[in-house]
Amino acid sequence: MTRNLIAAALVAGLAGVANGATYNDAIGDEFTGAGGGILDIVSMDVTNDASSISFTFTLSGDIAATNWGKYMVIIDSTAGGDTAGNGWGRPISMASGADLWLGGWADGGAGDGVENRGWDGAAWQLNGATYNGTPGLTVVKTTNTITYSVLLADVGLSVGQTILFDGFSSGGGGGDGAIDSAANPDFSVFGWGDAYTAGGSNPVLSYTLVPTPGAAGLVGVAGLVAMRRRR
Ligand SMILES: [Ca+2]
Ligand SMILES: [Ca+2]
Repeated sequence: MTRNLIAAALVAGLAGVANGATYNDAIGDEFTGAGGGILDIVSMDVTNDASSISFTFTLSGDIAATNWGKYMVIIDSTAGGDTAGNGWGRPISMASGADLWLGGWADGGAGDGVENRGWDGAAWQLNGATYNGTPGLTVVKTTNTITYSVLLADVGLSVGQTILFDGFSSGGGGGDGAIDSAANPDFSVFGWGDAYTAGGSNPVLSYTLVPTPGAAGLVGVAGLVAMRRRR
């Protein structure tokens, strides 16, 4: 009996290695049907390990077949930040102050990419880009998902930290706004160039970077099982 309980605890501990959270959005909650669903966020997944964090957009449409969608993550990771804008100068802001912006595109094959931009207290800076070969910065696309991964060190994040964030879909125009918001189950905007603010009167998402169980921790649990077995 005790052994079974310890075994269950061990399994639960191992399951915890895949740290992450899923955030579901409403379906069809955008003002336009342009793109046949590629602008419609179904859900977002956030995962982290000891060295990197990943954001996955799941879309209603086929983003491999229709490849002009832009997908952006705005993040409040620390005090201060930009309350008026974002790393791409689009009509999107964050009420609590944006510090990080992962802006990417699903333009097809080698044309997929993502930029890591950060607020330095006065302006947005380009801190990494897939087209510059930034180590650890990647974009992976399937027919209906696009995933950005970035090193924690490159965005100033650490395990145990809690971030506020939202993810958006948009079009190819530089003035296109937050056509769908992952946090907001209602229409975020009613026109391509409308402004949108994450947080404030709108919802925002939260994620805590979970520590990964270290090798020592797993050995400790295994050792406990072995000790129980010897009794
Ligand atoms: Ca949606
Ligand atoms: Ca939404």
